[in-house]
Amino acid sequence: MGARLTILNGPNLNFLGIREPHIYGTTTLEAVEASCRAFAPHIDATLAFHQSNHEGELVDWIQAARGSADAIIINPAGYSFTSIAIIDALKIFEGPIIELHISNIHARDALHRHSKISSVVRAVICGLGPYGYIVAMQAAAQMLDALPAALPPAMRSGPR
Ligand code: DHK
Repeated sequence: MGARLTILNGPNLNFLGIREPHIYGTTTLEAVEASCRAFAPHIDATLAFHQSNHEGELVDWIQAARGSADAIIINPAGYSFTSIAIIDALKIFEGPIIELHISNIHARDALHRHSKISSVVRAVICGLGPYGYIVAMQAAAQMLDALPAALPPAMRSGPR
């Protein structure tokens, strides 16, 4: 069975493509979702994709993912740096979690440099721009050993 992936996006990502394009680029969140949905069948994955400006709603989706997803990909946005509630919710989830940032947060200003969320996730992807979502989907499916057998061994298992 293919991987069931939940992709969550935090505050202000609904303004992707408009907000600070010199940092986040000009691709909209709608375009990101469309690209993720187009990619999903190529890795035999199914997808839930959400965005909220509200911490509690993100917590609700993380809790719900326990029953409906095998892996979570989360761009916590501004909550990366503040949210104990999101950390606590992610600790309840038993599958792999990938934290994703469009920008390279390590090269950002002091406010955007130290994600608290990173301490409870399996992997962090940042600085790849919107393409990071596609990479994260592939990596999540790989972590679950759920990539299609037809894909090259280097994609399915990496160097051995
Ligand atoms: C998006 C945000 O909104 C910021 O608060 C994060 C992240 C970085 C991103 O690069 O996707 O610091």
